[in-house]
Amino acid sequence: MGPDTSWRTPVPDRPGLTKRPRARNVRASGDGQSTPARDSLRLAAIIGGLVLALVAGFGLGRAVGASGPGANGPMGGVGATSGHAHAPGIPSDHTHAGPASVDTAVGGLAVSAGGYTLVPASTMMRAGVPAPFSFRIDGPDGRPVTKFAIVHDKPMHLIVVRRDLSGYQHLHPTMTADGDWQIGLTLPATGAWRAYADFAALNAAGAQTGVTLGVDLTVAGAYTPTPIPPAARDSTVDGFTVTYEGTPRVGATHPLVFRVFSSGAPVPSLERYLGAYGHLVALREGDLGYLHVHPENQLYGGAVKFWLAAPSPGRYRMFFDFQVGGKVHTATYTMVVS
Ligand SMILES: [Cu+2]
Repeated sequence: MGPDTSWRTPVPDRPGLTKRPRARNVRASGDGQSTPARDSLRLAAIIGGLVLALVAGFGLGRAVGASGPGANGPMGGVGATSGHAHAPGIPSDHTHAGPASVDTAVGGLAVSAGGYTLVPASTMMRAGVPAPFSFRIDGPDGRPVTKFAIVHDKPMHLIVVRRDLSGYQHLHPTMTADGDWQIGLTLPATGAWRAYADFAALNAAGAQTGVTLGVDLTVAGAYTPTPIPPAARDSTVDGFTVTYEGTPRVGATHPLVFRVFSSGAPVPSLERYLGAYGHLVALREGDLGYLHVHPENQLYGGAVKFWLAAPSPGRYRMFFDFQVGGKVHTATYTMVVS
């Protein structure tokens, strides 16, 4: 399932989204005639196209076409209309401009998007005290969603990070029959935290809508932010050194390749975790815009290869989850996109 079709996944409640804004623009500007009426129609078509492109980039970029364990599902997080999957077999050494790589091609900035609303039971936590965190996702009909697609082995991915981009956690809540998601959560330090619910809702017709919603959680008390570490291409975690190559750019999809070393030697036994050899979340400094990228289905010379289009210049914190010996580790980086 190619990503280029994913963001066009029909959404019955919002039929306009099934249209192809760019094609309309082409027709509108290519007729060679100009009258006031035509001009206003043309303008309407262009504006409509832009709105659709923005909506698609914001809320439906990850609308899921292929899913399930091992599927090389649509990647690019709420990716970008240009953040598209590369199925095995597609030449992977190319780059291409993404005309729709708009600045909004990140997720997690809103508590409600694409008709779906994140409703937490409570957002107040106490530092270092384990507590249940529960929430529901209300759908376009105002009722809690109870059907979710399995994307990378899970129906719901919950990412939690402090707003200074420290303290990253990647959790998988469980759902009750009536749509309440629950997970035990410990926020170790005071301050404001961001929780992202990354999911693909299923409607009655079986259509999937991928959305990442975000909400702030607060831990009362004196707050000392942790400065973002300097940019680096290697990260040490649990005795592993993990490097990455590649330089994401704005408006074009470029490869990012991660290699895991132990005692100076490449680790030969990377394992699949949640159906993929790695999971990459990038959070933008300033607004904590969220990108979640999944890698190519197979290792690439022993390394894990992602495709990423940066939504804008700036600094990002990247969190790379990988598994060795049955244990998940997270390497962290500061990346600068110029
Ligand atoms: Cu997950």
